[in-house]
Amino acid sequence: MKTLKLITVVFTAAIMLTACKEEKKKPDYSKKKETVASTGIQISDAEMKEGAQIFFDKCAGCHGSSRKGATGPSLLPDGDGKAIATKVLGAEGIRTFIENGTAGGMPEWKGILSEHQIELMTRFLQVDPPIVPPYGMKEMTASWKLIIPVADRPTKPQHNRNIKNYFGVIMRDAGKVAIIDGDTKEKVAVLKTGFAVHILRTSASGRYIYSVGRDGKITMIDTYTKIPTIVAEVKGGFDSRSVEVSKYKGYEDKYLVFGGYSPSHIAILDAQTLEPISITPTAGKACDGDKEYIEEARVASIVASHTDPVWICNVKERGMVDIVDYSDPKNPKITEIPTARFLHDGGFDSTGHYFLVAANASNKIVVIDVPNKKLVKIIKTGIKPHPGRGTNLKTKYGNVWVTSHLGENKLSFIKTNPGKGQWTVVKEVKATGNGGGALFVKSHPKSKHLWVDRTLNPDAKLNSAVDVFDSYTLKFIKTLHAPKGVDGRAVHFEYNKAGNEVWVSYFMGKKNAIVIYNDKTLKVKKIIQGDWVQNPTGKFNVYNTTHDIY
Ligand code: DHE
Repeated sequence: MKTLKLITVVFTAAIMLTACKEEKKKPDYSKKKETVASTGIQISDAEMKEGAQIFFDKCAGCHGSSRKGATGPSLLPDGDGKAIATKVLGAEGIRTFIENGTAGGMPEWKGILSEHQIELMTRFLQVDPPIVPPYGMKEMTASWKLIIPVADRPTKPQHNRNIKNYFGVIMRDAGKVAIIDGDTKEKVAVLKTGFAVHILRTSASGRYIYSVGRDGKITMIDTYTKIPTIVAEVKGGFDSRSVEVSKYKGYEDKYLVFGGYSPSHIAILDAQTLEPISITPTAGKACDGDKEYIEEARVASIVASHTDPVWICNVKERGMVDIVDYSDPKNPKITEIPTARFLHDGGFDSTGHYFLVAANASNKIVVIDVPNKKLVKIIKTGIKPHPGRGTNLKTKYGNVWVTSHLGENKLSFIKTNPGKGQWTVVKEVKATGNGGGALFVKSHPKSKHLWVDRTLNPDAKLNSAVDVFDSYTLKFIKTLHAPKGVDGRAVHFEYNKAGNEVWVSYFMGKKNAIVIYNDKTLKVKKIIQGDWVQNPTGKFNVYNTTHDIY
């Protein structure tokens, strides 16, 4: 019981540390190490806190916040009947996995984690994991801050900038979001948001930008003010990857949905103020008839339909696509569609009628007919598909939606228009070099190009470059290496509103940058650097994000 209490405190402390990572003090190692009876491992309170923080930052995404396993196996001292017990693996076994990664897709952490951190994790993972404290409506409402009430906000823009071509850019490790004017390429504001912001979404009118971070914090940015301003904040949970708004006619800028990794729930909030409205837990049985009740049923990608008042929320571990009707937000009607495990990221086809999502542990793409709330097809593509929101092309093989793969060097093109071959892979193409590691693909209706990154490929030559293909013939055109004065891993693409520029982030290097290419000539147009450009990741153009142009 004493251990349980200690662990709950540790988890809460880790969350708090997360929220103010920058001001984080070095843990106090002077504290006496205690022996954890069940394992004989010596670990101090300060080390437990630090281990929980490292686990939360680097490992929870795959192994689950409660260490009970998700995309990756469980990491429990006594095992769970499927994965080997960490006590049995011991310090050396755990170290081998951390340092070398696995063929199953776990990256090598040597060189990213310090020796001190690796050694600490070999002990931390052999003792009981922290317990996740409860987080419900009471806690969420208590965290809610309405900084500028609606009545005090301007009714029209207080500047002459072109908001539709604003880019929200995530500065991941700084816990900040930069707003950049896409016309002038000027930094308009750098705002402190949540820790390790994961994605941004824009309101249906394009006025507001919402961010959500690995700490579960939602931040609402108003672009009408002279300098974009944070007008509301709330913590939807301890851990999250997705947020979306209501986009259907009559519901513009009305509701916001939060997808919880931990706790696993769907929360609906007022999109004008972020006041919480309702919470629906996502725990339940899996899509495939497995008898196990899954508590940690995390909400992965979410998209908003333009044809109905619904969001499509993907419940990862259960392999359930939840169609959430927000017309009664206090009692949302949820239609569950059993598909395949584990659902991760996805986007619409070019008509907006169909939604395609990666079931990465099954190496499949799931197709959903959104207005009819029906499963259309489950398509085998390759090892660990990772499309981001995917991208839509008009090719010589028909209209296709594209996914890249994390686990192998393959781009799969799925035909989406009616006729022979619809909902099948009509073409496969390789990027340069060997191995997978691709995270995102991108094109634009006005572009003749398809862009692909290799962010998680272990080869630095590949992960620092992007490949460009002809979007009609699907033939490889060229590899663009990091320009002079820029290094790190290339990740994620976004077009400007006109569809003639591509913005690429370079992060995890010494000379991080946002590199802007002319999409026609494939020449560098502008490099954005500066001490405020700290590990840039996702970039979201207001117009394209609002209208789901990808
Ligand atoms: Fe992401 C999208 C989850 C690691 C950058 N990421 C998503 C989505 C999910 C997700 C569920 C879809 C959101 C949506 O569309 O609604 N990502 C996860 C993880 O669980 C994972 C694997 C591990 C983790 O601990 O977070 C993970 N992601 C990463 C990264 O390491 C990346 C490269 C940098 C970072 O933030 O740490 C990264 N993920 C992104 C980006 C998007 C994203 C930029 C948005 C893509 C888009 O165009 O919509």
